[in-house]
Amino acid sequence: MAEYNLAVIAGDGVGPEVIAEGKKVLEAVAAGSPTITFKFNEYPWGSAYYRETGRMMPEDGLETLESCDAILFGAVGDPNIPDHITLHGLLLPMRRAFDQGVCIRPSYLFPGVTSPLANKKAGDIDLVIIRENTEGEYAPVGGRLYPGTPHETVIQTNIFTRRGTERIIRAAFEYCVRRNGNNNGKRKVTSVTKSNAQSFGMVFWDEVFVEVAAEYPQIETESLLVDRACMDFVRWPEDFDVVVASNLFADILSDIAAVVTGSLGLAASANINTEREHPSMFESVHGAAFDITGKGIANPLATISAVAMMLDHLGEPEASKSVDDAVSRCLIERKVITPDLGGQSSTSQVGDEVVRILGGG
Ligand code: GGG
Repeated sequence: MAEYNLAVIAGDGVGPEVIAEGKKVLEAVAAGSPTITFKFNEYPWGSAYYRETGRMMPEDGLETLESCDAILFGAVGDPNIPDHITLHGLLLPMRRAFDQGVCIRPSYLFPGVTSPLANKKAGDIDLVIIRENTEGEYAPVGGRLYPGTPHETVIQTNIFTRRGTERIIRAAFEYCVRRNGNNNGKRKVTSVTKSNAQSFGMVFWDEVFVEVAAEYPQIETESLLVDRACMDFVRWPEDFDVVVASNLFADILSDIAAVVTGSLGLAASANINTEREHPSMFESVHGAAFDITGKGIANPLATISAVAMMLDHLGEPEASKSVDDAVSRCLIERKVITPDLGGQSSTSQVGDEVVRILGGG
């Protein structure tokens, strides 16, 4: 019997609404398995905590999380607190402290889901973005001199280390090797930079890409500038297989990939500590979504798919596949889907539907 010790941080906005459904699905997995149980340790951190304490999480928050098997995360963001405070106070410290350098973001056009792009059939879009997750443009390196004066000077520095760059590019090739069985015959890694303009960090990235690619001669490679990649994600998304990019570029590309595959409400994300020395974190790509918070209509399927990624990481591939299959069936049947996909069901009705399908319904 395996008992997984999970840290659950629902966070802000729609976070608590979608996390409730993720937990519901995990409880159903445990109920249907003679060998899996979960212990949920819930932490009420985020913007409400910030308003009370001046911090997004306690000073020893990272120590508290260190011993868990995985972290299930909702969202951060608040309409009345600057985004750089919420993001740098909770989500980014976890990614850095737990060395979650590899972020995996799959985008698949499911049967039953309509792409806003013309003539795209189910399965036509099937790509995975591998996002560098601890450095690049998100490194908190810089400063502000003479604020509010005519001499105001602001420096924001991108960080590209050999360790981090090699790690993410190798992770992309390894992912491509692993997923080759079911990727519609595609076998390609695309690296996205802007090395014509960013002539230090991104030229370095391009060089490392060529070095690592030489270890995988069986895989086709391609290097695109980010502006070209954005165009191609819209006009030829079926050409992509595995895409590797820096922290910021991959984040932007993830939103395009999510929207061309039907909804940001379906996009899941795994923040992986590849060495397994620290917990990995699983979350939806979407944030707090203030516009729909409290309405009970947020799509929980991104979080539920993140739960499937977490189960796979924990060494429960069968349970992971059963959750993925249940998400897929929920979408194919289209009986219980949220308004972002053209339905009228609530967040909790979709969670219940996934549980019903999991139970053999
Ligand atoms: N569930 C993900 C979330 O809350 N995202 C908020 C956000 O702003 N994330 C920025 C990022 O991941 O780069």
